[in-house]
Amino acid sequence: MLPCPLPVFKGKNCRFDSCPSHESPPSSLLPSLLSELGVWTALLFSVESRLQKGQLLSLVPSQLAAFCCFSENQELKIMSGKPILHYFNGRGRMESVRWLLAAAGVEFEEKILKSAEDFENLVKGGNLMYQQVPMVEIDGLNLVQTRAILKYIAAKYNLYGKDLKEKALIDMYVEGMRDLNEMIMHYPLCYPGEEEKNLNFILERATERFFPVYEKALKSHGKNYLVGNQMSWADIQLFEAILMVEELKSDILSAFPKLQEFKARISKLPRIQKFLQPGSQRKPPMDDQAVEEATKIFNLEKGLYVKHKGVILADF
Ligand SMILES: N[C@@H](CCC(=O)N[C@@H](CS)C(=O)NCC(=O)O)C(=O)O
Repeated sequence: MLPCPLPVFKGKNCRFDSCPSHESPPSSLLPSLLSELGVWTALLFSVESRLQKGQLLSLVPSQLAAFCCFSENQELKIMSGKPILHYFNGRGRMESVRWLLAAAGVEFEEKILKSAEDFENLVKGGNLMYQQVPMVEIDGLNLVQTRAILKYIAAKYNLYGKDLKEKALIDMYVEGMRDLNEMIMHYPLCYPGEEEKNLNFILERATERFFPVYEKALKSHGKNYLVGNQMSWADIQLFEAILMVEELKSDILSAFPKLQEFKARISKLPRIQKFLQPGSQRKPPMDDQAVEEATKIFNLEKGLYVKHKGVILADF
């Protein structure tokens, strides 16, 4: 097995000669493919320096094809490095994506939107399906819709269970935590004077509705992770949720011994430890400045939450 020379292939399952997310092109297309790959020549020679003499030739064409994949319309796409995250410089909807990539050991770049103009330009670029971010460039795709992005990453990096039933369980756990996450994300945007009411509501939901589910699951099967016996997207989402709720109330886990153990265990995983270190791409909680920035970029002041008997249907 050859070592993977490209950052994009450094995922958990990456094998330079059988990268899971790539389809080899038909051999009839190899001549055009090879000319498209001119840009990679220098890179390949640097790869060669890591291989034994003559091995480069044996890379062509089969392994060379691993540098490429095809979009749905069979347009050739050259793989070009790390995923690129398009968002503003705050947690918001992108933070779970950052967490999941970090847990999968995938390096990523961020294109930070600093102003409403940056956002407008991105919209004008035509790559945002719904004129909204988060958007993640990965494997030649412009992925939007937070759940779709997370699902793609979870599936790609083996964090999405081993069968349909495990996937369904992961989905159910994740959806609960996303509900909690949404409330916490919107908390800094609540109306002046409604902070305490909102905070109490979030803490009540966390302790009465969501955390008991995960406590019970961990207790009943006695395993280290929520689903199966290996880390999944659900564990990362839970870990992120625990940290976020603790930021609102530091002793929130006092009645949840299994969640305390879970948190201690997950914190020790090297990739998680790395992401928790200062200076990582993890974003701090939203402070007033970040709220103001998001408000300007996304024009949040232009509307009110649309409520129907107290349930938020949409926000603008
Ligand atoms: N359902 C979408 C919602 C995306 C969304 O509301 N994004 C906000 C920023 S966090 C946005 O782009 N707002 C600008 C707009 O809707 O025009 C998702 O989960 O990604």
